[in-house]
Amino acid sequence: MKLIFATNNQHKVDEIRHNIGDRFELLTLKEAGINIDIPEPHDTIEANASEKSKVIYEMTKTDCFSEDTGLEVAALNGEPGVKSARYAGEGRSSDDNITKLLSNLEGVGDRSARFKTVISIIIDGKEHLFEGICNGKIINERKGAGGFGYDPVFVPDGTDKAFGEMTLAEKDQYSHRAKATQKLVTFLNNLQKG
Ligand code: ITT
Repeated sequence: MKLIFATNNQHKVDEIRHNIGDRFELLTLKEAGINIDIPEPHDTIEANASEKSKVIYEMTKTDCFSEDTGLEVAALNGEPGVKSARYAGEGRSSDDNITKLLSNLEGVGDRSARFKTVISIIIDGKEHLFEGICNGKIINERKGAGGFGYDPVFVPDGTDKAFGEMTLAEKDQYSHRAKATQKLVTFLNNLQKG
């Protein structure tokens, strides 16, 4: 089964490919010859995930999926949330986003946070949504050189290791993206049986 993954983020591709296995032929936007920066104009993760898959489905009429992810920090009323990619401003780096996050949390006792991923898949024109949540906390300084985005400062519940210190396989045991992808794989497997 051929599926386009509507993302420009190679880290997401690596993580999802790792989980989805070889049963599905997953094409990135680049591999499908599509060169666009898909807008994320909405104020919820769900709506932005939908936007991305709908734009690509309209363009290609091929089964496709997207995902949108946000880091929600309790003491910051859920920020950066939907603005996770551009928290420090448009065009700024992930490291700038982390610097802003740590600065906003300076002296704050409650460090609890969660990652939320929503996958939107469109099969034969019909959309289905799958969510994955990973609860954890924001630490005071960066740890590890692995992962991407906020991984160096996020420690999931159930371990003392930051995502930044984990291999892909270790991150999979905890991650929001792995949980959402597992739901997607179950759905696709059932579809193939039916
Ligand atoms: P798309 O092309 O898929 O939209 P993106 O990088 O713009 O890729 P998002 O809009 O979902 O992705 O932005 C979420 C940001 O949150 C992303 O740029 C990272 O900085 C961060 N992020 C997402 N998943 C993460 C993860 O598993 N670990 C750490 N940070 C993550």
